[in-house]
Amino acid sequence: MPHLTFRTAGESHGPGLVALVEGTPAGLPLLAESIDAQLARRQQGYGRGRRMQIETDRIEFLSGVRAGETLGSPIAMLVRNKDWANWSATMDPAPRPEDATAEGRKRQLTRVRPGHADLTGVLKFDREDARDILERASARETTARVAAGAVARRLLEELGVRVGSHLVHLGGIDAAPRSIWPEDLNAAADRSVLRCLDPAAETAMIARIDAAKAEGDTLGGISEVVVRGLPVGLGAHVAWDRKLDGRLAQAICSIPAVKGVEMGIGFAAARLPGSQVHDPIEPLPAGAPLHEGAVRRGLVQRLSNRAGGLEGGMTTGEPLLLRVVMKPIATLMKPLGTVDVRTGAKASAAAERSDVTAVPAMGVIAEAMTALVLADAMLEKFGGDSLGETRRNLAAYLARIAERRGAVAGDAADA
Ligand code: EPS
Repeated sequence: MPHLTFRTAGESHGPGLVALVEGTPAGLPLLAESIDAQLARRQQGYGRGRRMQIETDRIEFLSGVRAGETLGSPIAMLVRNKDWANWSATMDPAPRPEDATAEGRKRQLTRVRPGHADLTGVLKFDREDARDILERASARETTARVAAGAVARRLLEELGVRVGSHLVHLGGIDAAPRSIWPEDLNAAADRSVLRCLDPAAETAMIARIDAAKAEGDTLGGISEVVVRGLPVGLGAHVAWDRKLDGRLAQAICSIPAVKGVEMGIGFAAARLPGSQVHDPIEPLPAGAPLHEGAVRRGLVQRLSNRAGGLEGGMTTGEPLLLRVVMKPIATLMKPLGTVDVRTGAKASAAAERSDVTAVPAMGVIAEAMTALVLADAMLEKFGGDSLGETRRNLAAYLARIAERRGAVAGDAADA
């Protein structure tokens, strides 16, 4: 039974999106502005389409928050779609006169787009108009995920955990690899229109996006999520569904257009011997001051973090590193071949307004999904009906690890 759960509802051009988050402890400071700040980060990024100029996403709390603090009850949030004004006839929940005509409603989509949910959804759900599918399959839904993730992020912040990301690859161009990050990773990444920390690569990526746009094409890429401050021991090795790597993979791969996730060195581990994959462990230097960071890292030092902060389905306390792979957006302005599901005839796929790339936004969404999984794992381990209780339980766990110092850090031998 998960400890923090969320659900979203809403169609891309419907009246709005809803996020419902259950399981937060009471007493968590939470302002609409801190959630809106995350929504704004998701709306950035060179290569987005005109829709992002229409929307300025803001949440309204419908429940669960009072006087700037959570109540411990379900938190319901609403984001209204400004574009609804242009789509209310198309998306009207009530029957309309044109529904009874041969043409039906405007903006039907029957030339299904390869790579989108259009065709499989129409067949599976037995619909005539792929709009019944694409409105929910649209990445607009991720607005509500980011709102839910912002609640999880606030909880993690209060418990000393920081979630950030940056873009490392776009459309065939790599950013220079790095293993240390700015202290405030998101502040640095958000200054770039692509959320990329390598200015030379960013310039080349922008040119690549412009070229793809001119060609009516789209681009994918990779964003890296970096989580710092985690305590050792979230997740568990004891059962398949408690392993944190599996839980993260499920959450990350549920993001629209995400095709895979690497943890630490990821797929490179297949090509290297074990001696170059696993991270040697050393005791802390004898007599070293016992900082909380060292306790969170289990009172040891690792000479590398190729595991990306996960061993045995549990956090090691090293930074959690996830590289998230996004395919190019499936809506092409120079469309691929398809069939028209109404006539069965050969056709060119529909070319709806869309983005050239959304990898910078995907990084923010991956942060949100990661935060939701980690906040759930924190509450699983530390529980608590109030933030104070969660904090005390975390502190007691860290105190117990600190007590083991002699055994783990080799002090007894050195004494
Ligand atoms: C999307 C198509 C575009 C994107 C949209 C995702 O929207 P529209 O069809 O209204 O032009 O802008 O992304 C968002 C609206 C968003 O908030 O991220 C799609 O088909 O997935």
